[in-house]
Amino acid sequence: ITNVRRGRIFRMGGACAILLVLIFGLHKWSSENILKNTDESLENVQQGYYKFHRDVYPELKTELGNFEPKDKRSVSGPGEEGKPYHMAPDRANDVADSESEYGMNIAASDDIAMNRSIPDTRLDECKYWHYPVNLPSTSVIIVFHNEGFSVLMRTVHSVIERSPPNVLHEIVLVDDFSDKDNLKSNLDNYIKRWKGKVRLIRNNKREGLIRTRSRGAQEATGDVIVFLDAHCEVNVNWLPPLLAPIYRDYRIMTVPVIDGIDHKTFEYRPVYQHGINYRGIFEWGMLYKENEVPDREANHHKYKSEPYKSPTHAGGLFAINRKYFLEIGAYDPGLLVWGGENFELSFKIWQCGGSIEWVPCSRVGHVYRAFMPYSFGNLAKNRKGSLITINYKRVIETWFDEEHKEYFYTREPMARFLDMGDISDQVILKEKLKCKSFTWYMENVAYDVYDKFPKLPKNVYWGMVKNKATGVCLDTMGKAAPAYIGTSSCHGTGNSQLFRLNEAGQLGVGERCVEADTDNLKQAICRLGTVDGPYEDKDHQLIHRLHGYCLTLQPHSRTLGLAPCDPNNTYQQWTISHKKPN
Ligand code: LR7
Ligand code: MN
Repeated sequence: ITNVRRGRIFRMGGACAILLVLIFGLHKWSSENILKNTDESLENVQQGYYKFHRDVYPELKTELGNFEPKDKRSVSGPGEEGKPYHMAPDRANDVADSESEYGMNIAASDDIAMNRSIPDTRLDECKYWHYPVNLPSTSVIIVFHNEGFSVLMRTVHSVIERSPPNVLHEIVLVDDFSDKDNLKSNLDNYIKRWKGKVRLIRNNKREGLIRTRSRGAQEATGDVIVFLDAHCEVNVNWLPPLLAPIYRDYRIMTVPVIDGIDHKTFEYRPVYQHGINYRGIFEWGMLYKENEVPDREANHHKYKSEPYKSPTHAGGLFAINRKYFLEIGAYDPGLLVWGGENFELSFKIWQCGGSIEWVPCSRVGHVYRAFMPYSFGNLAKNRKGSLITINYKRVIETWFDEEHKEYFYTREPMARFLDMGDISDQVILKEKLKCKSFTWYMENVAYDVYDKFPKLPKNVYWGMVKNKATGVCLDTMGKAAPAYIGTSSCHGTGNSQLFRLNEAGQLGVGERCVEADTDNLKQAICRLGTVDGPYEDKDHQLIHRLHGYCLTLQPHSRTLGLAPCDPNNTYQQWTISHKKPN
């Protein structure tokens, strides 16, 4: 149906469409591996040597070297080479316990080597890129709250193992007030093996991942900071390609391509079909999406392995010059716990003179969980349920212009009434940095958003759709599309009962569209690039223009569907709670 990848399902954790290409073994790093531009390196790196970096960036006058690790090692064991690890049936209880505690199978992770091998998922040509030999010193920052010990430590092991030691300045672990026993002295002791290269600092109260990352940036001492989630495995030679663009221009933020690690089997899977590049966009409810790189961007590049520009990023994994990150105010400290910070940083960087590049030759695996295993704790007090939407509202009220704000409120009508707190510091920052308008950003950077998610027509009605005969309301019943829509008693809190009818006839719920037939009503993925639909509201009837039929609650079966319109039938009469605001 779509070439917009289902990047993340918000409020739940995440899921990724993943394709299978498994290859190679572990590439062991050794520090003498920077092959200089000498005859020796010519022998070692075969043809294609030297081609890429000089070819793509001829103006760069610095000395280049190839950072590819030389020796490969192959061992066998659970999860080696990124293969799925299926546990014996008698471990089913351990599996179930860790799935419910962590949202991932920590029991499986505990059996897998900390330094296991994973497949090299890069394009072959990545091996022939040469990067500046004097890359900036780097602090890798990993924030965590109640993560599984072995998953957290495997993240650290992979960074130590697969980064050039002279470039990797330190790893900073920031504990966001975890309360699990094995993340206390056990963790302090474990990291001693790295003799100070891995530092651990702890929050003395829960701050949420956003503020915790800003703290990590303050405490780090490298020139560049790289953020990783606490359940990642970095792939072969991941770091130099991320640093090279920042070396060229300190206002470029770089993002690796994020592969998938299965939360049940820890299988490592490349995220995309080989050689197809995607970039980060969004829809008007601020759900993160990915879209194949449009020609307007792709045309600037000769090779698929070149970094390319992206309007935004998923949030968790990226590299940025540390001083620059602090200069632009790090993250808005008013953003709470989880969500929206990826957009805040993206809009801020692009609108205020920087840019974002995705780097196909840098690959990092991330464990996508089945659900979010932690609560928002005290941070969500009085704001329960809508905290993420409040974050979005802060971001759009700071960075959008009036036109585009309307699309957000059309898609998320309740957001208009949420208290986002004070954003005056953010607005002052935007003026101080002399940032460009959101329209500029849309026209010059995020133009492909409009292809998939056109400007939204206004809502005619929005809210609960209440049946006159029975007093029940349409409800998605918490199911994910495609799924049948049902009815339940009206609760007035939005969410699963918040529907919208727009001026172009589209009936929507969340990011989904309502489809009707004579014997059912469904929520389905909206046809990309369209915002219209077949519905019309007339004297409390919802008419489907194609059939000429009306939406009905069947009196006997209580199921939903379309039937010939009968103005006297109260089972066909619906009231939608709010007419358009303003
Ligand atoms: O209160 C908290 N404190 C924390 O320190 C909550 C979380 N955390 C830590 C947590 O332990 C983890 O290391 O913060 C990190 C990210 O939290 P996740 O893993 O729960 O987030 P996620 O992977 O579900 O969601 C994505 O969106 C988030 C929005 O705020 C962050 O930006 C995450 O980093 C981000 N993850 C990715 O981008 C990975 C790729 C996803 C895709 C596509
Ligand atoms: Mn994560």
